[in-house]
Amino acid sequence: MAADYILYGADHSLFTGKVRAYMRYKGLNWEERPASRDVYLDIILPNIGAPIIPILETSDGQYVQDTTDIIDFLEDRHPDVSVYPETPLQRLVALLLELYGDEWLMIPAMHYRWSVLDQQHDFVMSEFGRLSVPEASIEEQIAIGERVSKPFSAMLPNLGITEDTIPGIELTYLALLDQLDQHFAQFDFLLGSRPSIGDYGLMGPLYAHLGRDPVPKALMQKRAPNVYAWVERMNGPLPLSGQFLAHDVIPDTLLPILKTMCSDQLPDVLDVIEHNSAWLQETPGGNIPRFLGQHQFTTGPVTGKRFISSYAQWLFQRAWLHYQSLDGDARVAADTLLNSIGGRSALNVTIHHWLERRAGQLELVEGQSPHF
Ligand SMILES: N[C@@H](CCC(=O)N[C@@H](CS)C(=O)NCC(=O)O)C(=O)O
Repeated sequence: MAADYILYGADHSLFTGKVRAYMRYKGLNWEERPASRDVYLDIILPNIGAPIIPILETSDGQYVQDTTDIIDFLEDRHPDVSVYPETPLQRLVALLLELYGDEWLMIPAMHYRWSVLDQQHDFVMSEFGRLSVPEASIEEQIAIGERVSKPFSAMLPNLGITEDTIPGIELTYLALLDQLDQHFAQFDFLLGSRPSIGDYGLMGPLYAHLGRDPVPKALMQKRAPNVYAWVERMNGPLPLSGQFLAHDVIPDTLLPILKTMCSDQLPDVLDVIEHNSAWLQETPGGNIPRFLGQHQFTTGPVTGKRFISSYAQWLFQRAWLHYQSLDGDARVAADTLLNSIGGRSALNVTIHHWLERRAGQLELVEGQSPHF
């Protein structure tokens, strides 16, 4: 039977790992194809307008880009056993952890791929080379990999990965591994025996880079075997199985992780929102550039500079919108949780310019503010 969906991606791609695990869990009729140079030229650029992966193609000729949009598109078509918890707190936590995985844990992921390249050079380069030209010899693939991977390794300073920040990045990542290891000693997934959108957010960085590149993989296996076992569970799930914990329980083991997310990432996102607003005031109706200069950021005990990634607002808006839609007891419970993790003021920020994605471009645009 021909596949209903084709996912164009790569084994070593952070965001492909997020969608791949999701599609396996949903038990869909799909196949994955490597995003080779020809696929970029013949499929991705003409249909998406930008060289980015992963891309979903449907059997009726639709193309969807962005892992969150891909998952939401598939959830609409296959609503059984949703990865979005129905209950207020679990849904909030799942959306926050998706944001954390997608936009913040990219920092340790990129660090542990590129800063230790001397210890895993041939593996990483041959992955890039094999994707681009699958028929080339290993030596050729390594040489091609060195060329085509340059834009990715060149991102390190923009992500805030420098000699000064690396000690803080490593400290924070090791703490995360320890905290997740305790959590996954007790639970199969973040919120019970069913994976949520939060698991998929974490899976991106924790698989393709941190759970697969030789140096960080060895670190994870040794220091946090329960996290490594979760990565394997995410990659080999029993489709459509499991339940979220009853009574909207948030396991205590997630609280330290959420606290770090609130103290490190949310100030960055709030500043992104201000920059996006300022940009739109200057340029009403414009396409907001993906990167709006640099700003200060904090990771654990260190501060540094990193780029202002306009996209972070779009993912944050999902958690914000969900929180703002809560009332009565659910709102009180969410406020209690947010107070305990240090996220309440961030989720109460006023968003003056609501942002949307537009098909055929990666730059966000201003959209219609939601009404309550
Ligand atoms: N937010 C996007 C990010 C996708 C992304 O950054 N993909 C990487 C490979 S894992 C890429 O192709 N980057 C090129 C770019 O960002 O221009 C998603 O969720 O799909």
